[in-house]
Amino acid sequence: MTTRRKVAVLISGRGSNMRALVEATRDPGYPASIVVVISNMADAGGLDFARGAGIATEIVPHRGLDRAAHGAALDAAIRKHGADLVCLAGFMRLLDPGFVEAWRDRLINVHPSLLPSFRGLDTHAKALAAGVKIAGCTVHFVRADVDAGPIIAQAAVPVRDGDTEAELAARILAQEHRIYPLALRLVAEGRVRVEGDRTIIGAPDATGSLANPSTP
Ligand code: 4DW
Repeated sequence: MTTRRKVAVLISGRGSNMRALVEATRDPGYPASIVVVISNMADAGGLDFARGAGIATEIVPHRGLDRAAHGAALDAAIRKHGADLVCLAGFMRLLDPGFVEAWRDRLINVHPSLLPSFRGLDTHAKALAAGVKIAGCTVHFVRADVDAGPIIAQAAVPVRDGDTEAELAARILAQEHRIYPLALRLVAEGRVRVEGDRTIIGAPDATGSLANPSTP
């Protein structure tokens, strides 16, 4: 394998998707490593997990900064650690257009719905209220427009009669933990090409050669 892509993960809370990414990177064959976990909240639970895993952490508070200044401070923290991909994992601050453009097609988020349905907050309540029979999650490139951007991967789950928000959320979260590492792998391997609002996922080996046994 060639060198691993260096990833910064941005969190605001417990960062369960960050944990899933960290666990994926423990495989030496995984094409990315997490070089820093950055939080806007000093008390984010995910920071302790990252420290315990031996990963550098940074706190970049938003308080007292306008959005552009917070974006610039995040950008500096990311670059300080040499990251060239950024994953949002429950990061709760709206990123300014300057930051989003600087990281265009290198900035990824996971959202707990099958986008473009149910953008924004309270996605599980919205899905239950709408009576959908299938729900799920989406990993996508971030654009200045919230919960928009080219879709990299999605997973679907059934909505069961009588589901509570918490039950549906847990079923979807398990899939977030599955597809976020999968999507990051594809991006890190250079297999994701953005064409307008869509992505095209290339073959595992860009030379088009085949191997037997094949790699995923
Ligand atoms: C998201 C979007 C907006 C807010 C919170 C979360 C979803 C993911 C995301 C984080 N930052 C983003 C995105 C995104 O999809 N696109 C961009 N940036 N450009 C949000 O509005 N949060 C508010 C604060 C909440 C809080 O502090 O608890 C805010 O005013 O920033």
